[in-house]
Amino acid sequence: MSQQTATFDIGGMTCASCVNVVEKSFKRVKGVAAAQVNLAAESARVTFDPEATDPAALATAVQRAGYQAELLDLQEAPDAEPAVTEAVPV
Ligand code: 9UX
Repeated sequence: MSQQTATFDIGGMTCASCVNVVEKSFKRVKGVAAAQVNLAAESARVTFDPEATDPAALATAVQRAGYQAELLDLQEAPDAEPAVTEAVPV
């Protein structure tokens, strides 16, 4: 399954706990696989299934929580991780 990674500029985070609030806002959106928010850089990287959601919906989720979110970049997520179902020699 191919995923995409969106990078957002996040505004309005005033304390360290805001990072968690923003991450949870992203992760609550159906289709989001991972969200990492950086307080110092005021940025977020979100990996998601493009068939389930899109950057506009992700930004809206964060804006509803009271922050600003602006899409900076969108890329195909690297398919580097081997599938969990693959046989691993023991
Ligand atoms: Mo800190 Mo952020 O007290 O939503 S959690 S300002």
